[in-house]
Amino acid sequence: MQNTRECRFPGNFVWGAATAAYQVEGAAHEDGRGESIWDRFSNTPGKVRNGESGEIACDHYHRYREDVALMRELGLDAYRFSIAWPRILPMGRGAVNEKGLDFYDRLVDELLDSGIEPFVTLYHWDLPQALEDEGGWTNRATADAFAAYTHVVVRRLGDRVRHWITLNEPWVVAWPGYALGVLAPGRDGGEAAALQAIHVQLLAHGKGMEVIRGAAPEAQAGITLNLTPIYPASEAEDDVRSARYTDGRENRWFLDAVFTGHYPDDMLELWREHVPSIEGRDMDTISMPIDFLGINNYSRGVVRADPTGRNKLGLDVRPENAKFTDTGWEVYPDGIFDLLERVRREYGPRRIYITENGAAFPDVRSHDGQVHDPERVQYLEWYTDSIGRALEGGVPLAGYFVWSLLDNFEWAHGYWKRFGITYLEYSTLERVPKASFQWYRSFITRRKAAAKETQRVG
Ligand code: IFM
Repeated sequence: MQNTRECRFPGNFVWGAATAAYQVEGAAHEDGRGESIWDRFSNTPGKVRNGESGEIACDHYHRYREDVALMRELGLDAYRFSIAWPRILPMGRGAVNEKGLDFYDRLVDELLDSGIEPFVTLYHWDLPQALEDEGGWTNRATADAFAAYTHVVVRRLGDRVRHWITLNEPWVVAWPGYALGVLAPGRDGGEAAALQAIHVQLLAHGKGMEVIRGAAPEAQAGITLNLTPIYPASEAEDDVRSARYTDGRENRWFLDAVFTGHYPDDMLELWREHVPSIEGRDMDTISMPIDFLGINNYSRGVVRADPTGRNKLGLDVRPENAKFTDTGWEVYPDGIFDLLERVRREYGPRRIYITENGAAFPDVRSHDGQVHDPERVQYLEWYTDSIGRALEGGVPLAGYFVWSLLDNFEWAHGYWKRFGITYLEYSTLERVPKASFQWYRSFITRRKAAAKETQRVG
């Protein structure tokens, strides 16, 4: 007998794993690839831990067949990867580099031959440096360049790729990248730069959607947002107010724009001196209907009011007696449940994919050569249980992608933080499936068997 927990996920639920181009591909100078902002940033002394970069990364560019074999072993339904814009258009626009397209052609075919559905992200942070030199995401012209790039890619892969994600986590690009300067492109323009970078990215998303609709009308398309549920540290009015503002910065600014075509009034008021330049039909473009919302979620935020009153967004609180991962993020599986419920209730997306979820832990290879990562297994068990509950509660959840298939280049942390369910021996590039890989494999097998059984008896 299957227990009901095994039956939560329907047979067509998509189980996947995710990566991103700059984090895994390597081959940074091969086959005509242009420079990206991450090449420039990584090569700037002091920006990335130990001066590391994505120059070689996991060498997925050459070893993609081996990686697809790992996916087959896992029994994945889908693989989410991103396309490196500078491989396709080395200068960001203009001349197309056919060899770059050829790589993704081969990858897509290898996946399809293995029965694995490609979920393609068009932009996962590796902007061509040539576009950054013209203002990057603060320049509206970048949104048009993105639309033209989307057209080139969809024309080539659209006969086989049925799921497109325009952007990954515009929040991260904007705040750490343009406001604080701690991620590429390393600009520290504060709120004004961040809000402008968000607006241009969302415009690019809308324009990209239009292109996909035209070039691949049968395809499903959407955007991936990193969403973090925010809780007040207490029920005190000022803590609740601060949490609401933080929620505005983390979540509502994006969700309201994409689903309602308006930035939230309270945030517009709070940021009145920094609001981006919104022109003509921008908000209609940004809010054109999407087929699905991609959500990346890892943790939650807890906020208390700033006693000086200067920072309306409040101060982060580190909850006591909580568990934390190696990136210092709290393990809080109820958060993803609350988040999914809230997004369903307030925004009513047609469909949701969890496009990233996972955890970094300081994994090591033990004497037996294996990697035992019980904390990651526990994390994944808890989080998949929470999304199962959300699904049962009526959230239109269609799939889940673990972050990540492989340990990889974790941006400013370099190779220090390991998120993979497969361990990377960076000195040899050997792939070593961790215990969490085996756990995910048997989890998927069990879920599929349970779904079949439910179908048979139902
Ligand atoms: O590695 C990143 C990924 O590129 C975007 N989402 C969060 C992951 C972990 O930090």
